[in-house]
Amino acid sequence: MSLKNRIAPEERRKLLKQLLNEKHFVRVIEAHNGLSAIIANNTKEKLGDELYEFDALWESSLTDSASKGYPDADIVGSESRYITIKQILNSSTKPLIVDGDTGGEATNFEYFVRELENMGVSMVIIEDKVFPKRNSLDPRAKQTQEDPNRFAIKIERGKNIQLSPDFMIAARIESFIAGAGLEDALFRAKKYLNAGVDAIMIHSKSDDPKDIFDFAREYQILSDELGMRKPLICVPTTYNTVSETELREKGFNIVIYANHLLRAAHKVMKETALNILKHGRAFEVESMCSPVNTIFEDVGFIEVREKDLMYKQGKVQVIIPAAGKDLVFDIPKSVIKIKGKEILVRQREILRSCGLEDITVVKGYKESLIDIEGIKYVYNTDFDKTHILHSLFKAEVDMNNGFIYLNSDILFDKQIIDNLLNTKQEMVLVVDNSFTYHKHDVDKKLDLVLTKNKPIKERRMLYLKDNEVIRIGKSINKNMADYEFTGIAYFSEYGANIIKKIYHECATNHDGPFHEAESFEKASFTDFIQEIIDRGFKVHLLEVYKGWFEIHNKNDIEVAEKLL
Ligand code: SPV
Ligand code: MG
Repeated sequence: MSLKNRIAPEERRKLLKQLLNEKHFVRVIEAHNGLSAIIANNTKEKLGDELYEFDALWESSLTDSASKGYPDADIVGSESRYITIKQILNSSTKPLIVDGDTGGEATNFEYFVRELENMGVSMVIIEDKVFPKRNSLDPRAKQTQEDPNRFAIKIERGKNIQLSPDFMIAARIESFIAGAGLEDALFRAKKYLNAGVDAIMIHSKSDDPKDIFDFAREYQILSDELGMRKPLICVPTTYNTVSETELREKGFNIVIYANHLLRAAHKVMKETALNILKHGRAFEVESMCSPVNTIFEDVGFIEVREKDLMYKQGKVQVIIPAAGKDLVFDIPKSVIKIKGKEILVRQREILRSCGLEDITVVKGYKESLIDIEGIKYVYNTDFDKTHILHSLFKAEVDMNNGFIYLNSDILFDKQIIDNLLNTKQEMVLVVDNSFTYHKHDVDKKLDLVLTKNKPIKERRMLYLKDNEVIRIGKSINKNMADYEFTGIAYFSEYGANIIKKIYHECATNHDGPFHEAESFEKASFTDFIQEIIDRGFKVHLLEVYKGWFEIHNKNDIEVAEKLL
């Protein structure tokens, strides 16, 4: 099934009649499963000014049976055929013509009609042979035609069951297949037309189209006689040098390429299997095969991946602890204006451009100053006794689907967040390797990071790396440090679950200094990260080279304004 090609059953059902009325000539190709239906549905070619494509699909008994490993001899039951029909319908938007074989007993046919019509099939073609039939293309198979009167009754009963005027029943005349000749074919055509059939298919297994051309000529005369001209269908498998133009000129309205996708796949599958055996490896068959990515594209895997990402972005919360009193500024840093716009407003703009709508800000000190719309607020009323970690956990309920941790005093590029959302790891810190290149205030203690694998300092690229943090904190020697923590981190649903457990465990049991903090109550985010690492969990990193800016003092505002 594909989500790409979707159409409601009642919409699809009427398309075949519409096409016949508009174009008078309809090109149909076989499909035997979802993938072949996607190919049949999507293949298009522009020749000159005209776009060529298949108008409808054919669910063939031959290719349905063969694709399931069965002969085409009424062995595959209707339930199994429904599965194939459903696959085709679920993977295409074009009208579908179903090969109904003989239709079985008239009663069986009634149920078949009801089922197909409900599914959104536009036409069923039944052949005037006796059950169990044999495929018409085998020159040696015994072909026994049905009594025309009995067959006409089957048509009538089918027509009485259908509910919508859009559904069509076609009669397939097997007189040439059974060796009964033109006269028999015309006699039957008249009977079936009088029984109310919607179209006639004339079949032949000859290389020469003479028989069907003769029939088409006489069919026109018969139609004139009866005062009705129902569509005429042919299946040029054996007389395949005849062009569509010629068929159209001879009076055909539907051409069915009845088995070609399955036969093509069958041939290449055999060659591929043989060549792998011959060469003892698969390299030689690569050019015969579609790249996996092409199959991914055709069956909608790319969309699944994109939706996974979108869904993740849709539900990932951003949590910004902004409760503490700053040493330099006497207002919350979130509301410091950079070029007339509060830091929080700037953060919200970038986050929204990344698809992140859900932002929680933890307020405390001068909380009434932070009043920006579209943001959820929670409170850390103990902001003067606790530190950032406790502010973060005031938003614990918002961590459930995974979240992005963001310091309240930083500006950052959209790309950092986009890349962070693309990480596959559970806990990821955004770290910068440019800290050794730019000048820092002497009093500014950086949150420095030591990693398992050492970075290549000269590199200037933004990229994802499967590296791990082993130490984080302000006490790391700057000359030894690998990175600076930017104040941006990501926790998946799983990662959030882990940190919640650790937090509550520490809150209950921890006593005394907590890493670089004098106590657990005074713990910063980085102290907590160190605790996570020390407990054996992997904290990964997303390495960036600049692309973010921290407002640490008043001078930083000027620098930021210049940068913006
Ligand atoms: C089919 O495709 O199953 C048909 C056409 O019935 S033929 O195989 O030519 O009989
Ligand atoms: Mg068939």
